Amino acid sequence: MISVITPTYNEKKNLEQLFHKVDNALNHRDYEILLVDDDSPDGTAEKAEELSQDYPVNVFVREKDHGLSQSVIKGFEEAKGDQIVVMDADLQHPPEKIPELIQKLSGSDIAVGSRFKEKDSVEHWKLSRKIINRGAAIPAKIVMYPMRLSDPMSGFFAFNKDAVDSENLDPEGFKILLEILHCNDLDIEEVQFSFGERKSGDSKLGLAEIVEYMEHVGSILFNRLGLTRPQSKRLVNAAEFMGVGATGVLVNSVIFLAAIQNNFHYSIAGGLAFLGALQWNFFWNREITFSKSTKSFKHQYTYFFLVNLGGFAIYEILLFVLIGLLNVWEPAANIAAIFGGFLLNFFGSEKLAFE
Ligand SMILES: Nc1nc2c(ncn2[C@@H]2O[C@H](COP(=O)(O)OP(=O)(O)O)[C@@H](O)[C@H]2O)c(=O)[nH]1
Ligand SMILES: [Mg+2]
Repeated sequence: MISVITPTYNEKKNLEQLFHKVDNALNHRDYEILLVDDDSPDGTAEKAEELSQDYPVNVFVREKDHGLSQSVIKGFEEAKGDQIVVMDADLQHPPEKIPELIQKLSGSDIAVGSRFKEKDSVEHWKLSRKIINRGAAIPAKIVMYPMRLSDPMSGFFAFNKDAVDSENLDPEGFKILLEILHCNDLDIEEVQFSFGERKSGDSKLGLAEIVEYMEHVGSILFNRLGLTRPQSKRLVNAAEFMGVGATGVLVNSVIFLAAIQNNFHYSIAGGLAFLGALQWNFFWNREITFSKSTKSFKHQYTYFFLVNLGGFAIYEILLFVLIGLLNVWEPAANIAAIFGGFLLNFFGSEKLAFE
């Protein structure tokens, strides 16, 4: 049996055509569609239930822990088939290609639909779109090396159920294919397909998905280098925190210089710069580093503020100890003191403000 998993969020208008085309493609074969919906407000699940009179569709509605990868994993757990197909519901993945994917499974573990296997397949795309799509795949290609993959970001693929272990899959990333390939040693085949335009509704790709993708790639990289998965994620968060902090130094400098130019005393200028950078760091860490936090805004802000005051105090104390008492070379002492402040800020923010 073939199980076709399709994750959905607000895809009501695409379902009828999708089911019809999948049915045509798999006509004389034993198959099921598992539609895993994240409680879409547009009535996707109701529409799918209605259509299940005419097509072999099972509908699963997930009320919490929303996410594309989690939805695919749910489908995987429920699938009865020994061959699994994963595809989007918006008709960007052509159902007519399913038989070719399945056919490849006789000689391999996974068949990946690729937009870029043959050079000219996205000829009609604008140059900017081509560059963005190809560029986005580069980090994934690097961490997956030496795996040979022309389209590691693809969401259209088929695999033999026995070849993949769903237990180890970490559902955090938006790109479940990367996770499957990272956690399992698979023989891969690629099948060229041409990526259609979305028929109806909107893409859900936004800043949160881009951040999640980069985090996912980072955690795969550290995991491949030998850290455990939780350690890898932690390190990714620390790197994000550091990156935000580095931009915060720029914000600090701009405010400081502007205040000095306007004849403020340097201590006032320093205070304003510290407060300004703190807002900046809070905003971006909330958006990027700790975007999964469920604490209230007030809680996050209060503790972030206090932790940063503490970090600043540690920085000053370390400067005093290293330079004043131990006579350490000043630039080196400064770096060490920054590092001390950073550790307190990072762990304090993680444990007190956002966890
Ligand atoms: N269950 C579930 N499905 C999602 C979620 N986000 C996107 N999808 C579905 O995943 C597929 C691909 O999403 P889409 O926004 O078209 O991504 P794009 O093609 O990269 O722009 C579509 O079938 C969406 O309905 C989500 O958070 N949960
Ligand atoms: Mg799409």
